[in-house]
Amino acid sequence: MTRHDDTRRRFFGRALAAGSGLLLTGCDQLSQNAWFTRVLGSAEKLTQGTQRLLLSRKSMAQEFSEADISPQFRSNGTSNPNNPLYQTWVASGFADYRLQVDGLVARPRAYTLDELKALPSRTQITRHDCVEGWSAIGKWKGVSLSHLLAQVEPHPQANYVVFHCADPMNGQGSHYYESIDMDDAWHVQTVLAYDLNDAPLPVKNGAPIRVRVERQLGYKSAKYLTRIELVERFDHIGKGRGGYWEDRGYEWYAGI
Ligand SMILES: Nc1nc2c(c(=O)[nH]1)N[C@H]1C(S)=C(S)[C@@H](COP(=O)(O)O)O[C@H]1N2
Ligand SMILES: [Mo]
Repeated sequence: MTRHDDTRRRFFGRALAAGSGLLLTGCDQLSQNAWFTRVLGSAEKLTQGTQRLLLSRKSMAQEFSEADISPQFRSNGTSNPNNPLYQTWVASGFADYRLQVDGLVARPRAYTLDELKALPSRTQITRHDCVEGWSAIGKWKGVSLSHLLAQVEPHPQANYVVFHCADPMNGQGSHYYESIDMDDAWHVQTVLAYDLNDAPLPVKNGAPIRVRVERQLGYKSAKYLTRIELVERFDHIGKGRGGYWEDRGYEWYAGI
């Protein structure tokens, strides 16, 4: 037992004794009590939960000013999906485009681009960091993913959000994909972006919709979204590591 645990147990021992009127002689006796163990366990979970809430869950990625915007926002990875269906969407100005949201949700649905644009928007100027050694600051406008989640109502077992993309990555029908946990999914800066630097998102940067996951490295920000799937686990998707690049050795949690 660490000194810290010992102090906690003493505190709980005193609290329990005071509350119940029991006379407790030592912490060994106490720790054998199943009810006490449950109380201690839930108190630890509560502490962890509070820390995530304050530090990790809600912490914001840095936002910049208009003057900081990079003159060019380069393209990386796919710059024009080699996908006939995607090309018909480009030709129609994305009138036929639909973003499917499904999986472990009460109300699966598909959104047109206009429906996404009609939802409350958020604009943020952030820095994109690619592992290949370049960064760029861009101004993104879109709808926070949280608005869609509120509409589709994820089931309690939904632990991850998987982004499926339109760009084929090889000849065998696999497409780019990525995933994030529910803390990042509900985060206000996790935006489904449709504008870059006050213009419609160009094809090279993920038109018509790409996600911005601002607290993580660039490869998490999947472009050309076609489907958002809520899952309990992702071991059945791709090679099971939660993303196209994760399947090839990158970290799943790519916090900056
Ligand atoms: N669908 C899709 N999303 C993707 C990629 C890709 O190849 N396909 N590349 C990723 C990587 S490694 C980076 S750095 C960024 C690049 O975004 P950009 O083209 O807007 O610069 O997109 C990420 N999202
Ligand atoms: Mo990247």
